[in-house]
Formats: sequence, C-alpha cells, structure tokens
Amino acid sequence: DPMGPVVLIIGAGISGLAAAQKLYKHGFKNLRILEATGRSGGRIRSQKYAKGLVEIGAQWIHGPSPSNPVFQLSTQYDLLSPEALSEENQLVELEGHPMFSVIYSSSGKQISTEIGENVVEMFSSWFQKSREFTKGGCNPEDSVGSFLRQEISCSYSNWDKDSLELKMALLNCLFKLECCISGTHSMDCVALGPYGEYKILPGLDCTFPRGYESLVSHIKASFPSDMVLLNKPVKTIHWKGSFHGSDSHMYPVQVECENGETFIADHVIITVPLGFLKEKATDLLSPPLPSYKLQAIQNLGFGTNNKILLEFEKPFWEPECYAIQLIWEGESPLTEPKTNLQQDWVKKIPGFVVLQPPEQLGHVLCAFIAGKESEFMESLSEDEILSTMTSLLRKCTGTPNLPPPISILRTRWHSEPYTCGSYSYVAVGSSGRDIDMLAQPLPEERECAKPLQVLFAGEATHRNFYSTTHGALLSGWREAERLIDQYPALHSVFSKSK
Ligand code: 6YU
Repeated sequence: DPMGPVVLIIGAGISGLAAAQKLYKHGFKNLRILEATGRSGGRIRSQKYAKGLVEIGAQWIHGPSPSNPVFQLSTQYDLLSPEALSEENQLVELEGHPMFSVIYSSSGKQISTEIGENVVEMFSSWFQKSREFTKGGCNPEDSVGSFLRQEISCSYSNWDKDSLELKMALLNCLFKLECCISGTHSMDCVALGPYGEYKILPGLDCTFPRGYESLVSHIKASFPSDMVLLNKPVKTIHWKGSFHGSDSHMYPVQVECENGETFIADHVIITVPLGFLKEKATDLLSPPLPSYKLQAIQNLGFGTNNKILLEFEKPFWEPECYAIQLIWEGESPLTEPKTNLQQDWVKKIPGFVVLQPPEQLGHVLCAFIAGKESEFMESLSEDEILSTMTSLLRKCTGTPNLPPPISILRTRWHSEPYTCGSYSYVAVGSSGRDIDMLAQPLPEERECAKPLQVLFAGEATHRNFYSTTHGALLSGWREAERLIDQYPALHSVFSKSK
C-alpha cells in the first residue's frame, strides 16, 4: 500500500505526537492517534491563570543544551527566550542541585542564606555520590534516602552544636524537594544502584514564554489535524489476531474503545502513562502482556508531584527573590516523618518558586508537594487549601496580617484517570532493566519472525531520561524508527517521490 501500513498510536502526549511526526515524515500516511481525553498534550498542559499562562504539568526544559532534543526542537520552532538560547545558559552545570533564595522557618524567622548555602553544598556532594553506584558497590535494597541518611550520620558529629538543629531542618527540606523532583513519597522508595543512570544534561533549566504547549502545537502542525481523534479512551487492544479490514486485507490488531468503537491496525504504539498501566495493564491487552512485562510495570515507581499556585495582589517578597524555602524546626531526615495527613500534609511542601515574569503574569507563587500528602491535598477543596496556605505563610513570615492570596489553582495528577500520578522513577526492587523490558516490543523476536504488533513508548520507557519531556520525545521517535526500519520499501518509495 503506498499509504503504508495502518498504525495506531494510543495517547496524544508528546511521545505519541513525536512518533506520529516521525512516521508521517517517512511516508506513513495510514496513521491515527487515539486520545482518551478532550485534548492533546497529556502531561504538557498550559493554562490561563492570573494575568497570563501557567504550567499544570511539565514546567522546565531540564538541561537546555544542544544534546537535548526538546531544546533543539524548541529552538528550531523559535519558542525560547534569548536568555535561554545564550551560550552562557547552555553551559551551566548545576548537576540538578537546588539553589536557595529566601528561607523562612516555622517560628517565623528568616534564616541566613550563608547557613543555607553551606547545607546545600554538603547535600550536593552526597547527592553526587549517590549517583556513583551504577556499576555496583551497593545492595539491591539500598535506597537513595538510606544512603543520604548514612552520609549525614557519618558527618554531623563535627557540626557546630548551635546550628545542628537548624541544619537538620534544612536538610529535611532538601529531602522533600528531592521527593518533588523524583516524584516520589520518600527518597527511601528510590533505588540507589540505578540512580546515576538518569542522565543530567548541561544547561540552566528554562521555561516557554508562550507555554510548554506551544511546543505541542508545533509538533501537531507537522501532520494533518484529523489524525488525532480525541475522547477515544482505549479499553482493550486485541493482538495476535486476524481482523477484517474494509479492504480485503487481514489485520493482526484490533483496538477497542470504551464506547465499543473499534479500529484495526498492523501496528499499535502504546504511550499511556505508567500510572495508567499500573491500574489497567492486566486487562489492557488480549491476550495479556507477558509476565516479565507485567512485572516491570509493577516494579517501577510512579509517584505524585503536584503544584499549588497562589496569586497575590502585591508581592510580600523582594523583586530579586526567585524561590522561598520553608523549614520546620525540630524536623530531621534522621527521625521518622509525621503521619497525620489532615494535620500535617502542608509540612511536606519544601517551598515556593516565584513564577516569572511578574509584569506579564502577575504575582504568583508555585508550591510543589509530592507523595501521600500530595494525594491527600487532591481530596481537599480549593478554599480549604487557600486558608491552610494563608496560615502557613503568615506563620513562616511572622506576619499575622499577611493578606491572603486573591486566587488559587492546584493540580490533581493522581486523580486524573488517564495519568494516575505524575511521572516515573526507579523504585527500590527495580532497575534500569525493567525500563528496557517495558520498552520491548511484542511479539518477542525469539517467539517468531512475525512483524511487530505492539510497541511501547512514553516517558517511563527511556532508561536515561525517564520522567522528562525529552525522554518522552525520544521514546516516540525510537518506536517510530523501529517501524520505519521494518518498511525499507516504503521509505524508498517516499524518498523517490520527494
Ligand atoms: C520535564 C518538567 N515537570 C511536572 C508535573 C508533571 C510532569 N514532567 P503523557 O501522559 O503526556 O501522554 C499520554 C497520553 O495518553 C495522555 O494524553 C493520556 O490522556 C493518554 N491516555 C492514557 N490512557 C489512555 C487510553 N486508555 N486511551 C487513550 N489515551 C490514553 N518534564 O521535562 N520538565 O519541568 C517536568 C513535571 C506536575 C505531571 C512533569 C516534567 C514530566 C513530563 O510532563 C512527562 O514526562 C511527559 O510530558 C510525558 O509524556 P508522555 O507522552 O510519555 O505521556 C537526578 C535524578 C533523578 C531523576 N528524576 C529527575 C527528573 C525530574 C523530572 N522533573 C519533573 C518536574 C516537573 C516540575
């Protein structure tokens, strides 16, 4: 067929769209993307808020430098600011460690940034060390959390007694921040051995002046818009079958939507989030997924990281302040955390990012919160959260009459039925091998020389860049290439006609 084989892509997130983009460009014209929700973009989602746009999902390009394909594409599409494009920005190597700006403590005192910087420096060196076990040297049950605690235990006896408690509280705040970055409840859930397999690219993280979704729109514009079918939640993927097409051809795959509608295909690329797979994997395919794949889905981690955005009439922070950190006196990474969610959920927030630029957006603070406390927050009303956040800020800044925010917006990624959380991590009990197992196409090569029927893309299938938009993008391109390689003839027909 000069139109090429029939390919269905499940999910219109960046991985699905990237796969479609590459396939279409290579002459695959029998392409459809089935998307469960009423919009494309998935976990890339920009929304109007305050006086401008904010990000509900992905916020930054992590490591914007030439080796990052999201940076490359965005540069090509002219979506980034001059600062983001500057050589200087591209060369910054922060190794993913955070910077402090203003630090408040739960007793309403501001903490000197000097102590803050000293703690960040120690933490960063332990953090670097935690990424050095990819070739062995630790036990399979070791976590990043247990390793960091061990490093702290070995060094704190030399610390100045007067600042000991404060430093522990600061370290505990950094643990909470790492939970947000890894999208996990506790760093005790994150496996130590594979931690360094995640690659940190150079470049100072940057945002999209016209929203992260501007990238999605540009990718979508590279193929016909009617290729994306919205509101088509896929229920079952029947494979290893033979289904009649409207032509005389027989197809091995049939995709069945929740409303009973069916689509036949030669190949299907599944890009649904790992969170959705954890909920639905046992019924999503018929015949079911092989057990090694179900095992990988179970083993890998998929946690929750949410945002709470607060808009203020006037800023209570200085113009040069880009982040506000909160520390709780008496907390320490060496003692058990609190477990009363109703009472203590808000203490899981490590702090706020000041969203930029205030001239266009207004005065907006963005808090991050990860784990069980984040999932609990999703069950509260916005009014309830707003009043809790107001009390929190009054307490920490020591300003009992601080005006409350004028509006609030919070995300609920765990409750999104087609996402079921935020992003993946390599959990204790799993390894990078599970990521590769998840990415493995079906049927398995050793089974037979049959053509591939079911392929897997998505953020969670990239061994070095999981949990990011560039990992998702690369996974979509990877699976597109896998199919392209199976149709050399189609490629040559296309090249000649070009
Ligand atoms: C990044 C960032 N970022 C914050 C928050 C979130 C994420 N990420 P999609 O889900 O997009 O698409 C799948 C589609 O499938 C979707 O549309 C579904 O509706 C659909 N679907 C599901 N079921 C279906 C069915 N049955 N039928 C049909 N369709 C179905 N990434 O680069 N920078 O700042 C952040 C952040 C709150 C939620 C992020 C960030 C993650 C990205 O958003 C995400 O990876 C991709 O968008 C996923 O694309 P996709 O196509 O795979 O899925 C050292 C070290 C440690 C390691 N970790 C450090 C990494 C740091 C990660 N940082 C994240 C931080 C933030 C703030």
